[in-house]
Amino acid sequence: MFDGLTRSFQKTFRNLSGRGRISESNIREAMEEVRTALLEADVHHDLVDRFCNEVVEDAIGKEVTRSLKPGEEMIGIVHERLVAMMGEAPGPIAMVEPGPTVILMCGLQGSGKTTTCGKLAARFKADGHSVMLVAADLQRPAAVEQLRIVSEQVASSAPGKGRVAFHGEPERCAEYGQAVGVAVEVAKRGLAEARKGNFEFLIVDTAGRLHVNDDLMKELRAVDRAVEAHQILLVVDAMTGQDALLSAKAFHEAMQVDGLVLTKFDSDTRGGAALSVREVTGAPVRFLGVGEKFTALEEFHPQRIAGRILGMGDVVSLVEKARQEVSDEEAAELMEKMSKGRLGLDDFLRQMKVLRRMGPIKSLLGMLPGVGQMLKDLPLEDKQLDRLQGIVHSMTPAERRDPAMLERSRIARVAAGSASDRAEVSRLVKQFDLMRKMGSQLAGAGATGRMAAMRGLGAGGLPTRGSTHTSSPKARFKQRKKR
Ligand SMILES: Nc1nc2c(ncn2[C@@H]2O[C@H](COP(=O)(O)OP(=O)(O)OP(=O)(O)O)[C@@H](O)[C@H]2O)c(=O)[nH]1
Ligand SMILES: [Mg+2]
Repeated sequence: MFDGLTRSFQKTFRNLSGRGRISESNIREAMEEVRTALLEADVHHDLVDRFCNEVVEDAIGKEVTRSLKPGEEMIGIVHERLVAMMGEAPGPIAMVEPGPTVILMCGLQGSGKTTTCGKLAARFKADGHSVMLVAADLQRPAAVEQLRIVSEQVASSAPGKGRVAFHGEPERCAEYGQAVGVAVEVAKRGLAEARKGNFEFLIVDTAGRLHVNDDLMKELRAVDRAVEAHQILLVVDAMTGQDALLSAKAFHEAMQVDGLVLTKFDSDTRGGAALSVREVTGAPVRFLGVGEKFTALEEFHPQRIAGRILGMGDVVSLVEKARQEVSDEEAAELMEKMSKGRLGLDDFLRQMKVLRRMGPIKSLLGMLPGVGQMLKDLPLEDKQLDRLQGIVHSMTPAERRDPAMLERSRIARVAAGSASDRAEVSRLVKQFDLMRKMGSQLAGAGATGRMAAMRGLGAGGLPTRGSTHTSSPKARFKQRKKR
């Protein structure tokens, strides 16, 4: 994500920083590079022009040329403008009383509607809410079956206490295209079931088409009228570029959607869609789909995305991602140990396993300021983890707690005991040391503190809206525990 953009922004700022004082033409020159990078990232050219002009105007208005740290000043300005381009985050989905809160999913074929239904259900389940999914996509029996499987998987294997149920009528698919309103009837019955079972959420999956057309819009509007959706979410494939954004715009004009879900963000190396979708479609982005698993759904926070693009890292998203893999108790224990510098090798091993489960490590690298590079060398392959475990198991409990006590003879003993060589044991101790440093950065909010020092970013680029956000991951964590 944003690889090219991040590289060129960093180069630009480095050049500006290297100069001491800069001139207006330096700024214009720098923005030419940024301009090229944005166009390469597939951001719409009108938007690119506006963005670059506004940044230059801001820079002149704020007299960046007189600043002693023009590079840093420029980062602040660009950050602000990037956030403005992406628009405000719409905040969490409001629940209605009495339930169910009805969410209608719509979007082009293959955009990720059904997958996103499952991800939303998993999210609600994790928060302890009950969810019913209804298959109002009757184009193919396989589509109904797909949602049924998704529902069952979320019900049986996603963490959390909420109930997850499914309503589908695959036998009605034969009528689709002949009788008008099959989808409407199924959706209505789903709603009735959800009411009867006191479900807090009803998620309605619908059919997609290759293009926006009248039939589809008619059907979607009829389903909407029948279930009186509280939220219409439009699912958009981030990889499909500007054309997809234009059809999303047409969709929004016909349906007045409440929010967008930008899927396949994990595979969108250019990132242009995330930057321009708000401006092009006029609808706010609410979620990002970042993979195929249930947990691969992130709330959209422009501040954080801008931070990632500018290479400032995104500790908050990383911590949130970790939270989906680690229980609250485990996380509390870890935070406590981190902040007191009492992290041991057993914790290290556990963390490596969590990191491994957390998926493509590359997507995480960019989120950690400074330590991203260090992380690259961590042992995250299954085989490496097994060896690591062997080594740790050959240590005494005291050694695991305090690996610093591992001098030559102890290292030799551990190496012999785990059938590894001394270099391997030493490397593990070194990597652990890095991990400990990384830990104290996270726990001590060193990273967010450093980011906060940058002008205009608030507390480390954290969003100021939303009730659960405070200044450091640790503080936020405590707050979460209280809830
Ligand atoms: N990498 C990645 N793949 C995704 C994401 N979201 C969905 N997919 C994949 O995209 C493909 C299509 O997803 P579906 O959920 O079936 O799409 P749909 O919109 O329901 O498709 P139709 O019902 O045919 O219109 C599947 O292979 C999903 O696994 C995502 O965020 N990241
Ligand atoms: Mg589908």
